[in-house]
Amino acid sequence: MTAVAERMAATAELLSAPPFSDRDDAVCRYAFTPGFAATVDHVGSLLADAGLRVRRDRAGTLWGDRGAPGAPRVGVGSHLDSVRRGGRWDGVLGMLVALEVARAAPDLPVRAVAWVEEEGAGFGQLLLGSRIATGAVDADALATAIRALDDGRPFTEHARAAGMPTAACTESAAILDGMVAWIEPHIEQARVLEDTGTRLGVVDRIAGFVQGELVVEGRADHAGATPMALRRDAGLLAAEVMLRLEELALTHGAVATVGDVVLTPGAMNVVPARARLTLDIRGPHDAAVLGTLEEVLAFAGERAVARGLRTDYRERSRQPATVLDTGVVDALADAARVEGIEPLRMVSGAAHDTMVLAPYVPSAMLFVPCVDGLSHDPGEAVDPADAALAVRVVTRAAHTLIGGRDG
Ligand code: HGY
Ligand code: MN
Ligand code: MN
Repeated sequence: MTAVAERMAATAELLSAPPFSDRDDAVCRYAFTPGFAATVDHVGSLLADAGLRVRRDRAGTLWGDRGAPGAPRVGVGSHLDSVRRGGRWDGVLGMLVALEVARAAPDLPVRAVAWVEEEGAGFGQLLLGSRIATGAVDADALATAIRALDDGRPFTEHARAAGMPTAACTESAAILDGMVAWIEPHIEQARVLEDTGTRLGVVDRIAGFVQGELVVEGRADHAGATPMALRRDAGLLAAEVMLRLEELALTHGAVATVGDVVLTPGAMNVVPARARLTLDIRGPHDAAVLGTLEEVLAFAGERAVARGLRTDYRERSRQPATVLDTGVVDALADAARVEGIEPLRMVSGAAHDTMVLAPYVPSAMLFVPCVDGLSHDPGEAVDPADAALAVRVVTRAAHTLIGGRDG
């Protein structure tokens, strides 16, 4: 194993356990937990050691920068937060590639960025850091609507308590200044690369998504004494919605997930008075995603009337399917060919900050295989040689992309 591969594997291993994770049986860190803070501090110090000027913006996004003031930059990065029971390479791969690129190419004007709250595990909002940087989320939303899943307090309150400057978190826009290209290296999180025996994928399109939560209100009743015909069981409507959502996703050619269902009061001998279920619908074609959402909400409404229940849908966030930049895609593909690899052109089913940045900065992604396609799970694994290969490819592509620019 090369020194770069070893170093990347060792750092991914280090960051996968306390104090860099808030649990010891999986990777768990999100804004602004102790594990997240420790990880951002550690990666920040590594970026500084590589010669980058490191900053944390007011929202908690970490960025390291090198190059003449005002001169063009190539952005490379991903995220350091995780889902609540995650793996060691999701997001971290992109940051370690950015770090190694900065080390491998001391002359390259590079900006390494770890976007805060990519997973939304803390505040229920996917891609929050990049949406703040592009102005899609404003200071008012951060101070009111966007609240922590754990304690309901607003984002800015948590950011301030974590030591972020108190001003509005909208300073992040500076991260995009002068960025002429953005590359996000990432694990594939599926198994196409593995099944086809391809070591690299170049992502030229990212599936769109809509996420929200459906709340069903019924009535608590005694589980033994209440006849079935008299019940207003919120749990049964939740079950109907989950199965109908599966049917609609298959019909529309989308994918849909109910990842979290909470029944209240949550007792074996009480008919559920309330159900809260999360809806996550995605696909490469927006019409299919939005059609699935529309029809499942209509279904929920009809069934609620039939069952004497009430429903309320609250959207969390949505992003359209996003086509990435052919110039950046080609630079990555050409760089892979220098390594003797014909990369697979891919659509990413997973969401990434790259889809938020793409309208503002020419962007693309580089995928490396993850073993068995497993991700969002502590079993996530990557061949460190593939991680080191990604460093060489991104370094070469970044030089191509910055090549003709003055500065
Ligand atoms: O949910 C996603 O697609 C990503 O892992 N944040
Ligand atoms: Mn993820
Ligand atoms: Mn990710």
